[in-house]
Amino acid sequence: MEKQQQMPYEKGLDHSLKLLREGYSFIINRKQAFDSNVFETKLLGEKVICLTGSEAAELFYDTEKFKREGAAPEPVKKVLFGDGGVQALDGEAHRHRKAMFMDVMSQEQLARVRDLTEKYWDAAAAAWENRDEIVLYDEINRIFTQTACEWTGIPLGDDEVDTRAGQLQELFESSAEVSMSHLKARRDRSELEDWVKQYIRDVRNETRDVPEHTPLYKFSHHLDHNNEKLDEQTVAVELLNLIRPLVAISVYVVFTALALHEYPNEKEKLHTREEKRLEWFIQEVRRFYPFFPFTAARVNKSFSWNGYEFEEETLTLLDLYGTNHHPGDWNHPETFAPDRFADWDESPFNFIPQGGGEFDLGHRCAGEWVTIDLMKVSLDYIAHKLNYTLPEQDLSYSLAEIPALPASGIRMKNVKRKD
Ligand code: HEM
Ligand code: MYR
Repeated sequence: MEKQQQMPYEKGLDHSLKLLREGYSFIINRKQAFDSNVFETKLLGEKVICLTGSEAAELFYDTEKFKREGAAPEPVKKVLFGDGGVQALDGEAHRHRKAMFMDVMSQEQLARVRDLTEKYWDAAAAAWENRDEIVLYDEINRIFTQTACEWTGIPLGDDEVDTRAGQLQELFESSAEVSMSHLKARRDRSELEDWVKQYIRDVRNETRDVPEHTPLYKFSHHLDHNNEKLDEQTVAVELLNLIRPLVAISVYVVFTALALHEYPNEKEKLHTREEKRLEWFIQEVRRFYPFFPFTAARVNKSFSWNGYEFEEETLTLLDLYGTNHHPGDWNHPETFAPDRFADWDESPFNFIPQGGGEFDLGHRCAGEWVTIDLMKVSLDYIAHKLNYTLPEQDLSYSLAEIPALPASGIRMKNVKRKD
């Protein structure tokens, strides 16, 4: 029998305000103070276990030990994920629903998404030539909103692009906030759900011709693990679980453009446009820059690990950002060095910007391949197909803000396509 010991813990009644103040550094700061990859704190009046590093990540993705029901904080569920979505399912219900997502991640589907992205990048870049200046973040949001809608099968008029892009952006920008914009984001979610539902009804009533390969068609006809069609609300939530995060890739594209600016030597190495170099660069963007801070689960059944007791139902956070920066997993984690991916061991637990473990059986991000593809297309576009200048601007971002974003959104001047 292992000797039981007290887990390192942070004294005090509640540390939620510190989480808001410290943002992405909250778990790292305590990991350093306790010199431990496991510790206990209190958030929103509840005991919470925090985990960081690949060894703890492997534990967290053991689906016997952790479950997702009741794990996501209420604001995150109400705005980001939506009620009834795959993120909060467990066991057979989760596996069945996850298969619905992985089914639309085939090679053919991925190629479609890439082609659509290139089409909308081309159209946008042509239009930028007539403008003095653009804000990259806003533009990419529009490009990805158009891509996501056409891919999933949701019609989007030209006059609707700005509205829908703005609402989708609000979901991932304001889900972790306690503020007026959070309230606005709740309204945006319900408007987006209503918008998607009309097209689900069209498919189900056969009042519009919808191609069978589209996620709109597939999700609308999907049978759940009880052999019943999903209700309209759940289909809307799950279609938005494709559209919203695809648009959120805009955050990574902005960080990609920032990295090109901040690390000109690394940009230089891309000049041959070799696939593997583009891949190492965007992988390093996903490792180095902050986006999804941590993910949450609850202890399924009490167990003991390394002498520490994990009590049933305890809320547990896995530090995604901190694991990607963990000195036990990465040499010089604070250095931006794409070449490190030349000999990365491909562990499913040490590089987890979009979660770890398995796709089919666990909660690892269904859209990781789409994300990698669209980042590569966008990196190649920015680095090799455009000329532009960056005027004087505030490119800083703060680890205290979730999600973090360069303040200016990256203003570009005189954007012209290369011949
Ligand atoms: C789950 C991050 C893009 C669809 C997740 C998780 C994270 C994440 C951290 C949860 C992992 C966990 O709890 O263990 C991101 C980031 C993205 C991104 C940073 C970049 C913008 C995408 C895209 C799609 C997508 C493009 C779909 C087109 C999903 C779905 C889940 C998920 C459906 C739920 C999986 C499950 O619960 O089994 N993502 N994601 N994501 N993501 Fe992404
Ligand atoms: C997505 O839209 O699903 C992908 C990107 C969203 C990033 C949002 C950052 C805030 C998340 C707070 C997470 C709390 C976790 C339980």
